[in-house]
Amino acid sequence: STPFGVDLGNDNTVIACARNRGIDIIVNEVSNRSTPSLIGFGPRNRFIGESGKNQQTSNLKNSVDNLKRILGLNFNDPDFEVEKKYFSVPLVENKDGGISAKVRFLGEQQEFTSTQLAAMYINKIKDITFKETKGNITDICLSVPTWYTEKQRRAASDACRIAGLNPVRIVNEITAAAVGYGVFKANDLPEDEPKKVAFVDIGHSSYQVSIAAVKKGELKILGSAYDKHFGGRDFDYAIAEHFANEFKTKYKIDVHENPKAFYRVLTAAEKLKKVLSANTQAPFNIESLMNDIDVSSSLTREELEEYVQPLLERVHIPIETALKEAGLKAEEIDSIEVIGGCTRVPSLKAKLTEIFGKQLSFTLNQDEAIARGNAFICATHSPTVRVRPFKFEDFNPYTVSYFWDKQEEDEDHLEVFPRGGSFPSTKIITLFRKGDFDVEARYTKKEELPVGTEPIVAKWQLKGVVPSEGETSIAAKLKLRNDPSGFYTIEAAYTVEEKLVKELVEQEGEQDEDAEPEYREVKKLVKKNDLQIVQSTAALDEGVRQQMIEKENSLVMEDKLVADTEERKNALEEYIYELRGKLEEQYKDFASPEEKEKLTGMLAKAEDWLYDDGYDSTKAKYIARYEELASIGNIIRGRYLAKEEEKKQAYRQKQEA
Ligand code: ATP
Ligand code: K
Ligand code: MG
Repeated sequence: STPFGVDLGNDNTVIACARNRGIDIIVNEVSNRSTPSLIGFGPRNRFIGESGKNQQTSNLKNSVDNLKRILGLNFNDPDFEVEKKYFSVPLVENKDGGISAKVRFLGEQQEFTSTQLAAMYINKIKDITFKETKGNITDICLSVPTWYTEKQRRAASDACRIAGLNPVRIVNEITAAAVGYGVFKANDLPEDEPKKVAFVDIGHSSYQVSIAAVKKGELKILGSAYDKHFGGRDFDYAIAEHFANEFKTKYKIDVHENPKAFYRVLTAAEKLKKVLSANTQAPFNIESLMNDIDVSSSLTREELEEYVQPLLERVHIPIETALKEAGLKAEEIDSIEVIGGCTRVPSLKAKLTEIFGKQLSFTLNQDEAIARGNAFICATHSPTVRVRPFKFEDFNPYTVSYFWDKQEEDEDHLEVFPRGGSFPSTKIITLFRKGDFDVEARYTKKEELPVGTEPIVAKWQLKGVVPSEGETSIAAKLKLRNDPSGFYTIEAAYTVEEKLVKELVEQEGEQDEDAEPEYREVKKLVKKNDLQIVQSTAALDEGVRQQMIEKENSLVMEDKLVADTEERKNALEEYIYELRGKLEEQYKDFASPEEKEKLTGMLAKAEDWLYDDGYDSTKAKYIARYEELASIGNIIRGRYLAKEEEKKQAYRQKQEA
């Protein structure tokens, strides 16, 4: 499978593949290097990516964006209160306490979970990649924000599986970019004393920063922080609110009363924001915004800066947190690598420069760095593709402890994977047990977590504990792991007992070859038996996932049927015009008057049908109509081609003679 890396952005998604001994960005069906991250639901089919964006304004209630913000989030999570305002589709609580979108689709109300929605989108991304590479795509490296919890990472992984992909690794976005930097800028990196690099990503919805130590072939993240609600969309909202207020007095309209009008203001605000990155002033015009009123205004860069002041005042916080964790001062940072679309805003750039007291560096492609890093990481996991080795570990954002019921131990839990540690990472612990037992992994530092995060990470039942004869308990060894995707697992569990074992006694000095080997008996801990591990995580149950896979596959088939039908209809329409034209031109001398009359009649009938009963017909009927016309059209075309061939032959013979 071609190594496949996806940067699922809140605004747009970038795809990269490792091929031709490099990393390529994969363009979508309209040759764009990024694809809008949204899904529209229609009466007959879904509109995903570009087509979703095209119909968004006219289908706001059935358009779902901000996909990564609700993925794996609970409906009653305090964060959802903040998120809600960004959605135009109604969102409801589903039976698992998660978030579902309620849409009108295929003529009825339907609900889809946030995981299904992400899966639909990823499936479209897979489809784009398939068409573009003609390669087999199964393995994927998908990046997620550093602040994603286990539950959200599991949901991301489930979404990949529902889309028919194998998530080989879930990577922190900024780590992916940093790995890309380490790999593609290898020639500029020191061999010994690592370079201290700050990676800053400000995208559409969130802001992340990591401080890394990078040297040739190796990378370590020293500190990391984020502002979960800081990105381009907040700038757009600030601008939109400004105009909403202005229009209240200037035009006596309240765009908040009309979702479509507000959305149009928001879209225009985003455009304006981009223009103001290059110009100091820009116009703001929307025709017939509300009540037939055309609105017209403008904004200067200074004004924008004023409206986003509350945001700009927060920029320094994550940087200071990350630096502190890394144990570094701003002046010790060698390079500040900036990515993400929002960092094109001049006032934000100025702020970052001021905080670090140093020029920013744009060595990475700010839109594509994460996707490229993902594709590289995917390639490192591939058994067939060979890449330069690069050593890196991901950054653990939240401290995790394992808990058990206390028996012979002094403690009932142990902090195993602290924040700031690296993963993958493994630790073996020993517990003294009388019988079967349960273990739980929990987040234990509330202050590190997004407000309202559930502490529970995963649970396990360990079965098959039998103390040795004459003993009341036995030592159980648990191999705890934070795997490459950041998932918490118990990789192995077994009991051990002390046994007398024979050990060869090493002889000193010269040996007589024929001498009998000597043994002694020693007490040793040996494995007694493996324990059965029954794991329950935030991942979907196999059965539920299977149902979702089937559902997604059937939706893909329906979408495809709608697209094929449309294609057949267009083919028929084109053929009618083409044949009619040719009958008057090239084919004129090759059809008898009766044939012409008959065919002309048939063409007229087919055309009438297309605009009447056939306007909304089936694929089979479009094909049948086409073939009916072609059965006569092809006879005439055959005669014409035969004559053309004859002419060619005659010409050649003349040349040869
Ligand atoms: P996230 O990282 O939050 O998931 P994302 O990866 O989709 O989101 P990016 O692609 O990094 O986000 O950035 C998109 C944001 O950058 C949008 O808000 C967009 O308006 C903004 N943006 C793009 N170009 C410019 C520009 N020239 N000036 C200002 N903002 C811009
Ligand atoms: K992006
Ligand atoms: Mg991004």
